[in-house]
Amino acid sequence: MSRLVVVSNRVAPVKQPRPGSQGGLAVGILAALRDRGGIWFGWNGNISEQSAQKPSIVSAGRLTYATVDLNQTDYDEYYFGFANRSLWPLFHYRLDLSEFNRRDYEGYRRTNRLFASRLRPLLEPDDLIWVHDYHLIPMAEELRNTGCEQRLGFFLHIPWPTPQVLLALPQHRQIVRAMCTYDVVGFQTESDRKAFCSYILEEAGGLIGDNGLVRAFGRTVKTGVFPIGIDTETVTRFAASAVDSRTTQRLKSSLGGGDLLIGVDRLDYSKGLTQRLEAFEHLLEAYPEHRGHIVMLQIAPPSRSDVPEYQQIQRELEAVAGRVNGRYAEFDWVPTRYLNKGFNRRTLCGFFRTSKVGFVTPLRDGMNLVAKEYVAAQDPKDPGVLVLSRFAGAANELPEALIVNPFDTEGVAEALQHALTMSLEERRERWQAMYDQLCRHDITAWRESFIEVLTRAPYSTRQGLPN
Ligand code: GDG
Repeated sequence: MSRLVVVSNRVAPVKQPRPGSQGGLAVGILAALRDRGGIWFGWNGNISEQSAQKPSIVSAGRLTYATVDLNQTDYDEYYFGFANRSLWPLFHYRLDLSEFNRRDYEGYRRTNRLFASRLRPLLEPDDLIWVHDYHLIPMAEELRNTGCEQRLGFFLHIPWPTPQVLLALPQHRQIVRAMCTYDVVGFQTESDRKAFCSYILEEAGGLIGDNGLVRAFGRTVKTGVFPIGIDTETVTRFAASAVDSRTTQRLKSSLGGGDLLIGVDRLDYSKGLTQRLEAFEHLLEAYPEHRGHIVMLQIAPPSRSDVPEYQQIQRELEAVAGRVNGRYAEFDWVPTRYLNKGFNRRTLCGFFRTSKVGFVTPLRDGMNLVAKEYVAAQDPKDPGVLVLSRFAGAANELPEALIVNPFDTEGVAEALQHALTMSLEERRERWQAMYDQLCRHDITAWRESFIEVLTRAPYSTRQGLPN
């Protein structure tokens, strides 16, 4: 079996700080690396004098962690700049927040080149290389430039925008050409894949063949849809065991018998947190019977807090949460609990199970794992209801959720009311359909399906494309 080499911007810490604290993606990737043996390569999160010197190597059984530092300039231009102030907002349809400049793009290319040159000596001829996410789109091109002939796959965790949006990026052509250097590129949803193919047809003069094959820039690339899953069994187990924990019991008793709505998101403008609180405010206004009982718990650990747009969204949220509480709170009841900190995974699972509604309303999201975790954490005998944005990739797989438009404040408030008054029978029916889906398509199925397609590379023009 070929070794797997995973490349991502950040590598999960070699030593897990606390049991249950690691994210689902890290768990899924680690399982694949342990199974097959392999390397996890990326930035270790440190900033030092010099970028990407010799990687520091730590081995744990058949798995090797190879990590590098970044210097301040590379961090500023590659990570803070091009990745998080150009690509992230643009790919989430936030042209108003996107900033473009050539210096950051050069830094992005330079850092990808540097990573490729440090990874190259660690590779073996039969390796399967799997690159993750928007920070590293040019990795394949840079690796090929060093003579690397291994199979190369890329998975995009965030949405791929339609050509009309992508065209605002001055380097759109270079970015798409870099995508076409991979053997396989995977997207979260069919609409992301279609948006990529539209660019190939409309802007690159390329060809689209059968079975997701695309030809452009003199290269053939296999495109596919691989919706990421969660570690369903572990979330279910964590949730069942966490309900009796002291923390979950404390949460329950603090509710005084009232219903709990929960949102859990990195503090990011793509997650629709302001609109969510406004919809909750509208619920209190339109359905006064909830006043004095219902509580909305919004957990929002800070993220990318050195980026000004993230400081802005934090201020905005504090203002809305304060306004809702100021308007409706009583001496013995406060409607919103807005927490600017994180919890460990097991605790979160217990919180999910205690909540009557999972409130997941991003304005744009590649997938959204919280939606899936909320469903997997429910008690089958008395499950809660998921209220889910149509703009989350997860909405394609979970149509039994109450699907909402997060920009429609009244519509979201109505969906919340529907969720809060739904019969047990309907809740069970909806939950069962979603849970079955999450068991069939978990994180293991996700990585295995991607690796299987990558194993069959390279794909050539003879396979379903006109010559
Ligand atoms: C990107 C894409 C795509 C959150 N707070 C805490 C905590 N979390 C965990 C959640 C979930 C994960 O972080 C967040 O995943 P999401 O999918 O919701 O969102 P992004 O971080 O934006 O992820 C997204 C994903 O990549 C995977 O492809 O779905 O669309 O944007 O697992 O539970 N975990 C802990 N404490 C917290 O306070 N332990």
